[in-house]
Amino acid sequence: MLDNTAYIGLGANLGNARQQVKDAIAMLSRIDGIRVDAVSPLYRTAPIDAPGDDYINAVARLLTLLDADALLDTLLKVEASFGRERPYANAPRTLDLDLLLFNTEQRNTPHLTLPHPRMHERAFVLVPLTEIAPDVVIPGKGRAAGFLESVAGQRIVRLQPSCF
Ligand code: PH2
Ligand code: MG
Ligand code: MG
Repeated sequence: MLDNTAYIGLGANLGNARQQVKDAIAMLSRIDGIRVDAVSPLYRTAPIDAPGDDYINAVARLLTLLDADALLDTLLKVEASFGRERPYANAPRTLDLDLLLFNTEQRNTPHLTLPHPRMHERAFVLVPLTEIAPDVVIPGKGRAAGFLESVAGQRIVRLQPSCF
C-alpha cells in the first residue's frame, strides 16, 4: 500500500525555525497516505546562495501511496499552512519542503525535477540524508555519501537530539 519511498528536505530560517520544522514533521505524519518512516536530527546550517539567518534543516524518509505529483502538492499545501511566502527566489522562509528523491524516478518536468537538481551540492541535504540512509543512491549520480567530501567546506552543526 505505502509502496513509494520518498526523501524530503525540510528547511526554515524565519520565525521559530526549529519549532516549525518539528511541527511540519508532526503535520506530515497525520496525513492519510503518508507515513514518516525516519527523521534525521536537526542541523543548524549556513545559508547557501541565499540571504538571511542560519537555517534549521533536516531530512525525512516518507512511505506513501501518493505519486510524486500528489506528494509535491501536499508538501506545497503544508508549506502554505505555515505561512510560506515567496517574495523573491531563495527568500528567507518559515518552511521549505523539497522533494529530493522519489523511488528511483528521474524526470524534468515544469513543476518537478527528480532527483532534486542541487541536492548533491548541499551539505544541508547530504549530511542529514546519509545519516538516515547511508547507502542511498541519487539516480544518475551515484551514492549520496560519495558527495560528502565535496561539500565539507559548508558550515553545518548537528543539534543535540534533545533539541528535537
Ligand atoms: N535552501 C535554499 C537556499 N539555501 N541554505 C541552507 N543552509 N538551507 C536551506 O534549506 C537552503 C539554503 C533554497 O531552498
Ligand atoms: Mg529548498
Ligand atoms: Mg522548496
